Amino acid sequence: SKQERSFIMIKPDGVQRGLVGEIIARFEKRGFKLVALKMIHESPEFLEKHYADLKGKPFFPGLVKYMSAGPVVAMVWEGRDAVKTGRVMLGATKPLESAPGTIRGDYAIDVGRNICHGSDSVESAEKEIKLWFPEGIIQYTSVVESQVFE
Ligand code: DAT
Ligand code: MG
Repeated sequence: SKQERSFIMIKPDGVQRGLVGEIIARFEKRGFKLVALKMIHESPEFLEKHYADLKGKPFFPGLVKYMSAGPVVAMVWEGRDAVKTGRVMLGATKPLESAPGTIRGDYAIDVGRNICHGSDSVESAEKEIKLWFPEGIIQYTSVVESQVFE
């Protein structure tokens, strides 16, 4: 349980549906620290890099088309176990398995329109942060850290 960083992204459908504030609020209220944020409309080529591990899957072309169809909100959140806890907050990939109370479980029905992305391991988080934020993230001291972590 160490301090780590996760790449969290609000997908084009999440932006269009007005869920940006809702999703950011959940991570803020949980106690995670926002260390990078931008809105960006990326190219299919860029999304192919982001989802390189899924190349060859039957849904890959549709996924790249959907993800490059509009702007996303790309973020980095920091805190203890940010990667695992971020995944729990997002909810399961398959809508039938995403529990109410999770972002996907509360707002999504279709696996191909599931609103948000979160890194699945510390290793992929590092890769994704480098890919989406080549300019780097922000370093600052949290004044509430001692109230969030023992
Ligand atoms: P996750 O986003 O939960 O990490 P993933 O990395 O396996 O899931 O897949 C990336 C995205 O691809 C996922 O958020 C939605 C889409 N996707 C995954 N499986 C799919 C499927 N069977 N049909 C359509 N889209 C799918
Ligand atoms: Mg994934």
